[in-house]
Amino acid sequence: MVARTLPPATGFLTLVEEGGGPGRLPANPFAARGTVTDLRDGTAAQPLLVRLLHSGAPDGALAHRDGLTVLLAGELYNRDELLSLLPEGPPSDTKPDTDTDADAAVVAALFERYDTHAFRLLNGRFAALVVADGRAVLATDHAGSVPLYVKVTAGRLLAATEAKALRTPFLGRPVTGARPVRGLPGVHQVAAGTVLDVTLGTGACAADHTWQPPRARRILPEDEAVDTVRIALERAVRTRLDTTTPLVVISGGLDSSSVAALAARALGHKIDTVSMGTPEANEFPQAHTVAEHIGSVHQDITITTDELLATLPHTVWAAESLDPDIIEYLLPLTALYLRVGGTGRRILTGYGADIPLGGMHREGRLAPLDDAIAHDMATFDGLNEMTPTLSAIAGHWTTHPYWDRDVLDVLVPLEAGLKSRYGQDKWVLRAAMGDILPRETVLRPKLGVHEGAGVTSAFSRLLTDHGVPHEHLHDAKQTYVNELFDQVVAGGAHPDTVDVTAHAERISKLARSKAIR
Ligand code: AMP
Ligand code: PCX
Ligand code: MG
Repeated sequence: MVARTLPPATGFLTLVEEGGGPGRLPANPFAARGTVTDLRDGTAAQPLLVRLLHSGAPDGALAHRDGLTVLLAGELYNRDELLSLLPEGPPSDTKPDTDTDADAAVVAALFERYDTHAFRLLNGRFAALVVADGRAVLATDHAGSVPLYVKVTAGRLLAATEAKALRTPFLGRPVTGARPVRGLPGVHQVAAGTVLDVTLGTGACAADHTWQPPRARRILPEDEAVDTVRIALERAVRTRLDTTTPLVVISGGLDSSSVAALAARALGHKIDTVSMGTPEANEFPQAHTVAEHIGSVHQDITITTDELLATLPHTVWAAESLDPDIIEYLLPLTALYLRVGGTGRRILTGYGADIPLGGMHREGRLAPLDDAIAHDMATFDGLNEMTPTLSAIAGHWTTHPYWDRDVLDVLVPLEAGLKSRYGQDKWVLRAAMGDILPRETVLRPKLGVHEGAGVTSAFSRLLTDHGVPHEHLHDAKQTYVNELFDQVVAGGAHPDTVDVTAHAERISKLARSKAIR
């Protein structure tokens, strides 16, 4: 373990130009908070302008090697494995005392050997850019957990970890293998688990997958499945810790409590935990049971419905997501991150466990369960639910151990009968965690983040209270989110300037006049 709390960079905006030019970076602000540093890199013939969003150690986010420049926002979780691939030992700029600062240097050394295939080797939470002679290579991690956006014309490429940073007048060309972003002409999102190789001279793009969700299912004896899950999750939690005290956001449910228990064991000292509730409902007693069991320093935070709703524009601004259900899940988490206090905390969550384990699917039949898992694993891309920007608007860094690449490669392929077994959902995880969690936590049925804390309907109720007929609710929520996106992402407005209630009134009028279907 090494001394770091946040990765060297948590975001970036870059401009690469071929043939030089007076190029300037757009002045749009990031939603993510952090220190902003502008650097000039590259060569006279191919200048590279970089705006780094960082936590005080910007150098570690950039690495150079034989004409290559690597820029990395985020961090790697399989450094030891990766270093074993470098016969000459760690890259020279990997200093032992700051070694995780050199994740970018490890990527540079691997890129030199493996070219774009280097990205098939990485297990991490990152967005990366490699600039080589005449080429710019963009890469997301397996889950696209750090969003990455690009705008390309012949001779010029802009890339950033937030779409709104790429609001510029110049038009980009279509990008193969990347999705156009609503309201931002020419801006595209690089897909999850993808490396995009751009020929700068022409702006031609070629995309290649570096990871895809497994479709086959493994048949394992119970003990082996349970051991494999425990080992994978333990490693994923351990590699996400540093020497500082982590904060685990716990609902008191199985997923997040498992992360907290494993973090406390890996560190061997007290960790911090926090739970949120509303004046109407909370799971504080369940969270206290866990906190006492693992000996964490625990805090309860109560968030009012008004505070929650006031955070809607901030959630869309940070996540840059257009999915109303995802915005509803992320809303309480965003509100919580804004309230936890402190500066630059490393936060672990149990987010995403229910996707590979089918925890949201409440029936015991195996075929629909595995269908739901396959469907959710095929449709997560672009939802941005794992984005670090959600907590970065409060200056914190989050990381989600269940969406570690190697944990997913264990969980997704387990045959559905190991996930639903003996009348329990997520059986394999319950069995894997039985020895370090209170019995009642292991046996609790699943509640969603939007349910347990009494916020199921905060967003829905905002609209129904303003007269949206129930049958139009889903469409009204979609329109509401689209319009927020148009304002705070495509339009560049600050979320504090959005009047959440006036917005609801307008949408409701539209819904009642049947303009929304
Ligand atoms: P869920 O799967 O619905 O429990 O939510 C995803 C993750 O969000 C959990 O694993 C927790 O890390 C976090 N979370 C959910 N609800 C709360 C809560 N009430 N307080 C703190 N964290 C929560
Ligand atoms: N979750 C889920 C993920 C939400 C669903 N996302 C998806 N299907 N892409 C989880 O934490 O696993 C809850 C509340 O449950 C959020
Ligand atoms: Mg969960």
